[in-house]
Amino acid sequence: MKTQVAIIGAGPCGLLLGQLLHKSGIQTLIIERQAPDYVLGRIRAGILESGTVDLLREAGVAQRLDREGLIHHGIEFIFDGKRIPVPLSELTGGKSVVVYGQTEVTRDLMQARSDCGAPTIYGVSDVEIHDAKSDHPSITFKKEGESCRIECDFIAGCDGFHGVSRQSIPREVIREYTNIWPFGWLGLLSDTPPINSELIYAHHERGFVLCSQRSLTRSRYYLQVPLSEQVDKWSDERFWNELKQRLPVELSAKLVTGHSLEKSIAPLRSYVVEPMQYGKLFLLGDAAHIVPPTGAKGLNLAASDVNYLWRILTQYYQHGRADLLAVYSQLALNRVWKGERFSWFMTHLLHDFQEKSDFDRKMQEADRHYYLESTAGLMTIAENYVGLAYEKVD
Ligand code: RFL
Ligand code: PHB
Repeated sequence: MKTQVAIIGAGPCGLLLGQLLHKSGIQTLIIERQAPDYVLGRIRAGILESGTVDLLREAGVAQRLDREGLIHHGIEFIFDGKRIPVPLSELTGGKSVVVYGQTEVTRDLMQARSDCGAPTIYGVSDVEIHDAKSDHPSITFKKEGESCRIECDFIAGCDGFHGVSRQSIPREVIREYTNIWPFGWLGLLSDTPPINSELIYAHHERGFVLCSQRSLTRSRYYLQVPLSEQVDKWSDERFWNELKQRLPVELSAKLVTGHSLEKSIAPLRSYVVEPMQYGKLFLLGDAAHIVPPTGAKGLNLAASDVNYLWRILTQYYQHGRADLLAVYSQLALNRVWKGERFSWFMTHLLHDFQEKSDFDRKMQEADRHYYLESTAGLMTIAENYVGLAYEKVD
């Protein structure tokens, strides 16, 4: 098989890159380890920055998102039982975010890819990358026991944190930065109306709570839990009771509970690899970086990488701009580190850290007072939450 850009991974990152490159007249072939339904079954991100929405529009996959996505002009914090609105749009000159689940983004992208007839091979195994440093990179893999090979100009590694792309780069040419957080998030999805019109990020001495949503009839809640916690120890009833205890009475009285459609625990991790490129192999999304979900940045950073690589490859194929290929990693990393910083900041601000010293607790408290009582503080949170601007590629 031959293609211009071979993409490993059909998560949101690989599919969005594929769709944008297709719009630019560039051939792609995607290979994915799992089956489509498995990919769609993963419940993950829920908040899209306006830059991500614009990119989905450019890819021609935003019709349903524009119809069904919920535009949010604010979020709310709760500290010491006090509700603090953060009017995102007011603080950012009119910007907002859109509530539209990653599952739906992925579904729309899968549909668009099949509509335009671009190839995706699902259920592959034994994926190996060859000659990434040469002018003739290739990928070998197995499909139903048969050995296959793709020859290509470039390889886009969009295969998530546990994929093969990053692991095929020699260790001596990369540097990894990691922080493992001492807790996880227990998430529950239910067909119940959201507790509040805006998302609520609540700090509580029993642990952090996030009240999120997918639509006017579907809610997503998260509880901070110790890393040792097991999901099967959490009945729906236990989850709802714990959630109520961590919210002010006037809110918990409004909580509508119901059967969980999904319940899972995600550990929290911060991770970046530098550089995000090795010869003709580019790393994008979770393959290159992970953030704790507190800043709602995981999927949005994946889209940011796609934005840069798509523009660079379009310039390369349409105008022969080979010089731009070398700037991908730095451009992407500039924005990745800002997203890492914001996600780290929000995680620190909002969670309960049992092992913190008294001094660190006081610093956390002072941070809260400063950021939430000053317009400059709120503005900085709002600016990062709605998403920082992309740098120009030229
Ligand atoms: P994905 O979504 O992990 O997709 C990678 C795809 O690559 C496939 N793959 C391979 N394919 C071929 N060959 C191989 N050898 C392969 N190895 C792997 C996988 O099957 C998969 O289909 O990465 P991508 O596309 O970079 O997208 C990134 C986002 O998924 C991710 O940043 C966010 O979902 C992160 N994240 C969250 N972000 C938020 O903004 N808000 C959230 O609430 C939120 N919750 C989460 C999350 C990530 C989680 N993970 C990774 C465990 C909850 C969880 C549980
Ligand atoms: C979600 O709805 O899953 C969600 C929203 C905001 C976050 C994290 C997760 O910060």
